[in-house]
Amino acid sequence: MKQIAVAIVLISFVVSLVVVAFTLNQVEQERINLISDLEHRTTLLGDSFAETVEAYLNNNSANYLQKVVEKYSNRERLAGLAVYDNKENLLAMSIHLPADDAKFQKLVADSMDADKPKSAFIKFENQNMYVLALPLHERESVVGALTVVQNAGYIDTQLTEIWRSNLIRLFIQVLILSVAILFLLRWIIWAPVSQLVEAIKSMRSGKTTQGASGLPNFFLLKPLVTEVSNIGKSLHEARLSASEEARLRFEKLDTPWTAQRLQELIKVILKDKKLLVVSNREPYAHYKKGDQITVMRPVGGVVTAIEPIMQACSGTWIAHGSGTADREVVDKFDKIGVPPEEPKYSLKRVWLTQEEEDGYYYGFSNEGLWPLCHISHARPIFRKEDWDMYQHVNGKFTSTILEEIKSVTRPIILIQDYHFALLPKMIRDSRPDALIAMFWHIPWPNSEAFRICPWRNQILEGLLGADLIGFHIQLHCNNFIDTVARELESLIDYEQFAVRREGHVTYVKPFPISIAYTNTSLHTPQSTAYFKQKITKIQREHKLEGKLIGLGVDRMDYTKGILERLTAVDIFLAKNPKMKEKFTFVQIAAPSRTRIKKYKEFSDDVIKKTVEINKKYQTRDWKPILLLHEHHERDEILPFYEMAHVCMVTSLHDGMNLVAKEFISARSDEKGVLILSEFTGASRELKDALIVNPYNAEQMADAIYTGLTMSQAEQTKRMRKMRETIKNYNIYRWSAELLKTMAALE
Ligand code: ADQ
Repeated sequence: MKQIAVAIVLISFVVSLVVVAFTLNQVEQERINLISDLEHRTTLLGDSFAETVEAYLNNNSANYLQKVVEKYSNRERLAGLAVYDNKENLLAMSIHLPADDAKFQKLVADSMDADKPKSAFIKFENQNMYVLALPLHERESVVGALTVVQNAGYIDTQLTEIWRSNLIRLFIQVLILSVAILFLLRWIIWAPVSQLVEAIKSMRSGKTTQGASGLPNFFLLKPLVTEVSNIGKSLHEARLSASEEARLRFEKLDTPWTAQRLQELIKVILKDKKLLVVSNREPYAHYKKGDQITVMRPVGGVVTAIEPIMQACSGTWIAHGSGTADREVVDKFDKIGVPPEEPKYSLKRVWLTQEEEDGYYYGFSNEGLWPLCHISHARPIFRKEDWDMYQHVNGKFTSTILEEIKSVTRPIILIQDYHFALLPKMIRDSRPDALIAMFWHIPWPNSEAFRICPWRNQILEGLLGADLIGFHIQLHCNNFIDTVARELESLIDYEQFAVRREGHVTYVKPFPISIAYTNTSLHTPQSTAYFKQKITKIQREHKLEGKLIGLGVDRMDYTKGILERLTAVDIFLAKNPKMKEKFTFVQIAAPSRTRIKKYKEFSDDVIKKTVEINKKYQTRDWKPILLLHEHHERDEILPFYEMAHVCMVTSLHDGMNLVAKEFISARSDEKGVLILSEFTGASRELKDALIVNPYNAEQMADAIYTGLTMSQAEQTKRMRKMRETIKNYNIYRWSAELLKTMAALE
């Protein structure tokens, strides 16, 4: 408050100075104008009186002279007239004039001596008078003088009035200004700034751990608040890492991996080299919304898994720029620093035409390789044009990569997924010194299934350009080695799990991918309150209060077993009518690959089945299935994980499945049950889930019942074990193992 008072006084002082300066100037101008006007009027009067007086003077008519003088002295502001002979004797005058005043007489004498009008301001009886003395003539010679006396007091009165009104105006202005300043500073600036200061203090002291909570929501401070919020988050992460690091020193080496620990390892392994990651999907896409540009994190396991590594080690991520505003935000090298709120690495975008995307991505990758590798009874479609485009786009990415690594010796490149099977060989052909690893995020089918691909040999040769090929589980490694043995002439080392071909060795190893689980709870007290609020809002919005919740979170993809899951819900309700109105199954499904006919049909089937089951069981206030068919940001999915009693991951075939791990990671309360398909990679690790065969709807329906009626103690026992598994093998450990294996190949 003291500062506000000082600000008000200072501003008032400056305003007063300005007003006084202006008033001084105004008064001076007014004085000059008034005096000039008075002089002018007096001179006119004097001249006209002088003629009349001269006529009377020549006739020696003293009586008449006195009468004339008295007659004319009655005019407005005219104080009087006086007439003198050339000996300065008074001949006639108005009654009130101080004709004997010395200054008065001197003025008369000066005028006659100089034979010119003379004037002066003379004060008498406390009144300011303007006196003009004019010489009187008879035939060219001075015979006397006429004095015209004007009252000049009104000039001071008018100037004083100007001062008075300006000062009153100044007072009112200062008053209004002070109130406005008080309001502006106290409520609009002071209050949010104080709030900001308090939030920073508590962040600094470690009381607040999340950036955004407790910060003011005032639009003028928004950029500052965002920065402070980011600093808060970084501080929080740094604190966690530091304490985690400290803890690690006292524990065995295979204790949980953190971003910090990975960073240290990366420093040792990569030295000053940068890691280059290549994937089809970009980690951040920019879109136009009206005249604003927004950032979205595309849905998908690859992005979920690789982002934490890039954040830990910086480097460059090369990916297809698919957002509508992607081109507008990149620099001249098509690069942008990400994450947008606190850039930690570079994203370099590759531009594809619609034709290229259709052939390479939708066609060969997703209508050919995807169903080929997933045994989900969807027939792969192989078109020659798609294959041509697949080769062309792999070549396009190769050119971008070669440009990026042209000045790097022994570059380290990590290629992601089935969109780039040809990339390892294409890079190796130009840069034999490159260290190339390929991670295949989806299953590798058995050699019999793979045989149907018309270009199987080119795909295998392309992949064998890598030094290391990673799959999620050993079974996929076995399938790959079998496929190579069957299709290509090569030397297989079953001991090392390596393929030697044309002098180059490729190692094939399992690296079960995971999520960024750390040993700390996801929530701080502030975020707990925030998520509780979110859960309450969701429950209210969808009428889920007090309900038992089943949850599915997937891309809308036929391999994820969504239809089978819905059938299981149907059977579950038919077998357990008591569960009607008590249980709701929430399916969050992000639209995916919508340009592909099969996906469009699948999405329609899911909607149709949902409507059918809902019609069959629904009552006035309840529907058994809530289908949320839209993209959700990560933070929006978390409350659903937290409120679910059972989470169903029922993929028909899945490389790993990160949703299963995310659900477990979200349950720091050690409650909730995971129902998990035996055909996911995750089922190899998460043995305490209720493992099901998604083709067995009865078994899945029973698993829902078992999950919903499982005792708290049993839930906790299972959840604790699964959390321990993910804690020990999180995404940082996944990348550490991958990078250590790559380093060993150098
Ligand atoms: P995906 O087939 O995409 O990944 P998954 O592992 O389940 O499958 O990862 C999906 C990711 O997308 C998760 O992080 C999940 O939270 C997110 N997600 C799912 N539905 C969403 C929705 N509706 N809104 C927003 N986000 C949603 C591929 C392989 C997997 C493998 C991963 C990683 O098919 O087997 O686990 O790569 O290697």
